[in-house]
Amino acid sequence: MFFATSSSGSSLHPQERPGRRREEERAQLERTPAFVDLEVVRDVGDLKRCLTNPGGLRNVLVFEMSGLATGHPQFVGVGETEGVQLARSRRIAVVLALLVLALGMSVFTSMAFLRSNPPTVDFTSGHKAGEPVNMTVQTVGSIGFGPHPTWVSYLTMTPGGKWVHTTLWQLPAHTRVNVTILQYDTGSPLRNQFIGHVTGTIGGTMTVNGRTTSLINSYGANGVGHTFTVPSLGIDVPLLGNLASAKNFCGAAPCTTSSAHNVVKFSFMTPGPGEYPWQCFVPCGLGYLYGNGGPMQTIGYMDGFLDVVS
Ligand SMILES: [Cu+2]
Repeated sequence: MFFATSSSGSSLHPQERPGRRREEERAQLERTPAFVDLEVVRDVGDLKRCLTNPGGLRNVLVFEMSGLATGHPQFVGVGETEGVQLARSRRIAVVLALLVLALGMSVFTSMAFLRSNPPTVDFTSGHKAGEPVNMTVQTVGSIGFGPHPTWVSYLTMTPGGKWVHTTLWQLPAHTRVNVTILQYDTGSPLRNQFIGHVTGTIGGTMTVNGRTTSLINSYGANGVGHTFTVPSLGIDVPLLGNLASAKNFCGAAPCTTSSAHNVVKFSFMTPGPGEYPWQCFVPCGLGYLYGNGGPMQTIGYMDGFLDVVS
């Protein structure tokens, strides 16, 4: 079926051609095999019917009618044009299909993002009120696996003793957390010397390889590799770097204590329930603008959350 409408550049004016000739042309068109499927508009009724029942993808045969406004239409001429006409229902279907596709892609992207989040290590199961939680993590110069094997990263040991590539921890509220950080990376001078101070820990101190201190001079030989910082809790712990001349650096995580490392220990109290972001404040994202991209802004590497629950 063909869609019919009025006027086209190829239509003919009645004064230029005698009526008889037009009738002959019309008859000729109706006999032409190429138009065997077309629907010829003979009067305004046909025209209305075609207009209210447009077809899909097809060429359009254009009839010119005169006198439509007066209610006395006359066939004037015929011409052919090309075009794509979609029925309204089909247009709605296409729009709906595109919307469904866009929605599906959004959901898929969101789910992919959620799935990409590292797991949360649960330190609350079996925890008895009043008892401390012991947590061990490590920092590495290059994770050695996954989508970003060259990135610096933290890893977490589960209560069962397994290393997991994550920075998400679920902790009981109002509980002492005894943290051990095995620091396997080298260091450098801090851009802001203030974060060389230990703050927010119990006693305001930490131990580095068994020695108690509250300050790392990052202009010393080792510098600071990373920090463990929870801004909303005022916690900042600078992590002493390893000597760059060490021969036994860890190449890929999880590192073992046979590689060069520093042992940093401190404790802090968890607050009430809530989500508390933590991160490293040393711009250690090598290859990114000012070192603040990549692992510095990716959960599981240099930042994470304390999920504190009651
Ligand atoms: Cu870092």
